[in-house]
This record gives sequence, structure tokens and C-alpha cells, in this order.
Amino acid sequence: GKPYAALKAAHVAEHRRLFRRVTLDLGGGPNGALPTDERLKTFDGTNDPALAALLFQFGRFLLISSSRPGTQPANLQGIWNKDMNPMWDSKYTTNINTEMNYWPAEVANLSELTEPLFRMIRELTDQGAGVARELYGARGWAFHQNTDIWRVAAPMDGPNWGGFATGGGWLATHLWEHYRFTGDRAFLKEYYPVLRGSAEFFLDFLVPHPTYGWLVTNPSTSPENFPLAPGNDRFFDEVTGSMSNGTALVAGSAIDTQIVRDVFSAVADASEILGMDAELRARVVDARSKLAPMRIGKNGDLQEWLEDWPQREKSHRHISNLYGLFPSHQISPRSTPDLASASRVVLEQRGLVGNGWSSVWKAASWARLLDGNKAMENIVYAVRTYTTDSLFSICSKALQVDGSFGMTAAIAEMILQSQDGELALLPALPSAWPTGDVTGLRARGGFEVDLAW
Ligand code: FUC
Repeated sequence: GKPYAALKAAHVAEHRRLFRRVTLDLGGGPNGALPTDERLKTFDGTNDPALAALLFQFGRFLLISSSRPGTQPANLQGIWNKDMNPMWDSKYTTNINTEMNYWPAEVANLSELTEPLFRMIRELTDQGAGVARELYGARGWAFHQNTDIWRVAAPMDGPNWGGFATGGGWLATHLWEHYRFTGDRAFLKEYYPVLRGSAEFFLDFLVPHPTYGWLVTNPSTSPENFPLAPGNDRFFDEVTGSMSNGTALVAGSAIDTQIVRDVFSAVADASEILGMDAELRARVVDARSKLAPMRIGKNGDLQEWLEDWPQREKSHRHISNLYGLFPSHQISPRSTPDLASASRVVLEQRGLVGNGWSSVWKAASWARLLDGNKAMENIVYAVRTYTTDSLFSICSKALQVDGSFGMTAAIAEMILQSQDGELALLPALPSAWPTGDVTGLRARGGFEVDLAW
């Protein structure tokens, strides 16, 4: 019953209410007036800083358009899927993709758009509790590598992918980060049982490693990367229907341990803030102290697996062992310089090739290592190689929205960081952005930051 003009005015007002919270101006360059496809093809960072600012805002625009409270969270292709049979069923893949979709939400001042994600996480605990009980004999709730609108929680597809038992833990860390940004105690109280359930699962699931005694996940994978380990040479690959080399299943991958450490820390802090569960807090703090440490291999790299094994692929697109650097903050150049150097070795080894989401994850990781030009190199590569003419990110030749959201998060990470109990202004500014200004970025602790340089 609403006339067109009123409908449009309401739409514009509602869009602006969210969109105009953040402005970013990185200055102009000689290529700024070219048609978009030429801007993308010729982008070198310095010739068109406005394109980086546009991509930053594009990710915000996508979240505003596709993740409103009361709707479904953003999935692989988001509401832009055009296929009856889309790539990977346009699901929620949770060994990087769904999490990346929500990386920009807090820092880019769209905090309330996380509601669909948080509701999905809570809904996952329903089947997730059954999976924990029946598959692992564990309390709490478990969730693996992908889900859909029915919130399935069991391992899906092949064990090499589906066996990621820390998918639920990774999602749960988003609840805690939301609290760190907003300080919203009512939210923390409402979602605390979800966080606690994830920790309860890991308390039952972890086992002592027979050689080292450290607590480890088992079975475990480091998402989609295959170690070249002794005896790990033959398996039946259901995708190709032929014999292939090895399995991705191990015990105690680095990312698993890092995620469990975050879940335990979040529950320890949250239970203290809420003044409850002292006994559980003691148990998670004790278990956390027994987790396997991050290890540095003979090539100086942060090990992806407990043992110092090489990887089967030359340079795999996932950088799972760097979860501890970004999005988590267990590694930093100042507090853990050795682990930070070891992370640098991993990024150098992986190089530029991957796909859209891989490039922006690497860019954000370089930003955490305070190297703006390396971050920029990955952004340039993503723009030239993995971006459609309509600015969407690409994975395996298809549109996939994660890389667009991750682009926003990576650019924000170059301008403002807040993970170490302080605000770091322009921590990873590339030489391509000698001047600029930003308003409305959010930081942990409830800050809103405007700055010009
Ligand atoms: C993970 C990635 C793939 C793709 C898929 C949707 O399995 O390894 O590259 O992004 O999710």
C-alpha cells in the first residue's frame, strides 16, 4: 500500500542510517576516472587509492544489504546467488568463509548486523548437542565444517574437510568479540550458555597426546591442507574417484588448539564478568594451561601441525595456522616476537596465489605484522586477479562474498587495531596512502575513532 516515492525515501533513509556511520577518503589517483573494469585491471595501489576506499565501502554495503536482524546470515554467495545448483550449495562453510563474512561487522560500525549470525550459532547448538553426545560421547555442543538453513552440525562430505571439529568454537569466538567491542553485558548474559557449551564440549573432547602429554583435539584437521607425513601416502579421494595421496586428518592441528584456547579464555573471562561458574572457570583455566604450545619448525615457520611436517601442496590457499595472528590475537610482534617472525615465514612461503578470500586473509595478517606494503601487495593481487567487474570477490572462478567482506576488514586492520588492550592508529599504513581520513571506525572497548593523516 506504500506509494513508490515513500517506499524509496524509506529505503534510502534506512540505508543511510547504517552506511553513513563510516567515511573513508584515501585520496585520488590518475586512474580514478577510468571505467571500473579498467580500474581493476590496472590497479597498482598508488594509481587509484579511491578504488581501495570504494572496495572498503562495498563490503559494508553488502553486509547492510544482506544481513539484517531477523533474516538469514550471509552465506557463500549471499543473496546474490543466481544458480539453482550453486558452488558448494551456497552453504555456510565455517573453516574460514562464514567467519570472514562477519569480520567487518564490528570494526566497520555495523555491529547489529551480526544478529543473524548469532541466532544461527544458537540454533546450531540444538543438533550440535546431539552430535557431541552421539559422535563423541561429550557434553556441550559440537559443530564442524559446514551447515545450512536446517543447521546440521555433524561432519559433512569427506572427512578431510568435514572433520573440522572446531567450527563451532570458531563461531563462538564471534560472540565474545562482540562483547569486547560493545561491552553489552545483557548480550553476554544471553549468549553465555552458548559459549559455555562450546567449552564443555572441548573439555570432554580433548585427549592427552601419547608422546607429549599436551591436550589435543583428535581427530583434527588443519583446514584442507594435507601434511606430507610418514605413512600418509594413499587414500581414496571421493571427489576424483581415484586413489590419492594422504589424509588431512591428524591430532592437534595448530588452528584447533588456537581456537580451543580462545574459547577457554572467553569462557574464563565471561564467567568472571557475569559472576558465575567458578568451578567451570577453574577447569577451563587448568585445561588451557595444558594445551599444546605453538611450535616453530626447522625452516623458521609457525608449524601447522604438531610435528614439523611439510605440506603436500606447494602453497595452500588456507593459512589456518595463522588464525592465532588474525583473526585471533595470540601472536603479535611485540608480545610474541618469535611467533610473529614464524608467521611471517608462513606468509612468505604461501606467496600471493590463492583466491579472493585467501588474499584478503593474508592482507589482514600482514597488517597484524605491521607491514602495510605487504598487506597492500595482497590487496592489489586480489583486485587484479580475484574481483569481478561489479566488484564482487571471486573464489574458483565464481562469485563468493567472503572476499569482499574480508577486504573491508583487511583495510580497516591497516588503519586501526585494538586487539592488544590499546588503540593502534595507522599500524600498517602502506606507502600508497600518504594522506587520508576516516570517521566512525569502531574499536574494542566501545571506542569510535575518527582520524586524519
Ligand atoms: C572452503 C575453501 C574453498 C571454498 C569453499 C567454499 O572449503 O577451501 O576454497 O572457499 O570453502
